[in-house]
Amino acid sequence: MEFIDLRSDTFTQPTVEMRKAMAEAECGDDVWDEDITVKHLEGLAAEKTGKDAAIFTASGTMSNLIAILTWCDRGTEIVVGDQAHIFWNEGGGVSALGGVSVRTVPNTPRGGMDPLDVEEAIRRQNITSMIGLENTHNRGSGGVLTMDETESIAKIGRAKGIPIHLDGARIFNASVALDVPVKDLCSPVDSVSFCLSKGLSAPIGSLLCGSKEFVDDARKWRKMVGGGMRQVGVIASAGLVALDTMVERLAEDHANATSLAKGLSDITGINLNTDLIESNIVIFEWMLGPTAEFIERLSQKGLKASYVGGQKIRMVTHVGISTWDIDRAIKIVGETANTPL
Ligand code: TLP
Repeated sequence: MEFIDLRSDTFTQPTVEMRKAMAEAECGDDVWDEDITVKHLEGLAAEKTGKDAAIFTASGTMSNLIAILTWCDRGTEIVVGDQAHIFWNEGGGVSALGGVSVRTVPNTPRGGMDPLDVEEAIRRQNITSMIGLENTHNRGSGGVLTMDETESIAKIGRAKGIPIHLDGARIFNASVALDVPVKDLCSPVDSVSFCLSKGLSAPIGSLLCGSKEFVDDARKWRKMVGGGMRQVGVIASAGLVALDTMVERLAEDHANATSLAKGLSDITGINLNTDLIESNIVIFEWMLGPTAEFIERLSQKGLKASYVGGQKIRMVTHVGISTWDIDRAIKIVGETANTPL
């Protein structure tokens, strides 16, 4: 069966142009700083995010972990939203590998945080070592943080001398959604990580960006977590193509997510606030039965979705999903919802 796969934008395939670039990539030993394709990608990432430097890593999880290892001493604490990817989905690396504990403050439904909550969560005696933001916000239905929202938290960090790290796995989606350059969205924060292997369709890779001093330090931690890679220009080359060719088209994914959300919200048994949908992630609640069983029934009809927790189901649009797929997905959900068990 041909599936409509809305589980994640991580299921995107490298494009033909990426595969060609990978085959022809000029490579060297990147641990020796001799891979010019990686250098090129790191330079471009620094430029796009408006930071001094960048370091190529294997994944978004690795980038966030390295940021935390770089900013935080063992025995300190980071402040993040209670729906943050760092808190929910990164294997507890922050604690297991960093010796750092996580203090959470409530996230708003679209992934923001109240500056007053953040301020209150900061502890004295240099215990709080980092504040983490996420843009777009995965569990917040892809909510997009504006520059003002980011700045309202960042200024607390600046006043207290606490660095702000932005998990910008999908910062290019945020930029396209707001029509604001990535550089501007990142200007209030001290470090930012972004992913090439989600909506941008590259097979592997993330970049961690910040000051030169921060990135020099991060290089040591990347080596420690086994992230020093050798002829890695082979994959960095796909990342260059991703940044060059796959950013503007994210607008199509956002339009598809809006249509999907609208269609789903009309179906009896589905609880979905369409106002929350700002990028390519649609999260809704299935109110008339067990969620896992509903997802399984969708899958049997050719539609794949992912489980978020409780009654929540997630669908993510990406380059492999057409407007036809969206119409079909709405139809499958409607039929499934209307068919008694
Ligand atoms: N998110 C994945 C899953 O882990 C949930 C997905 O399918 O969306 N930050 C954010 C905001 C993310 O959404 C993800 C991946 C990461 C970091 C980690 O990236 P990877 O998977 O490259 O380690």
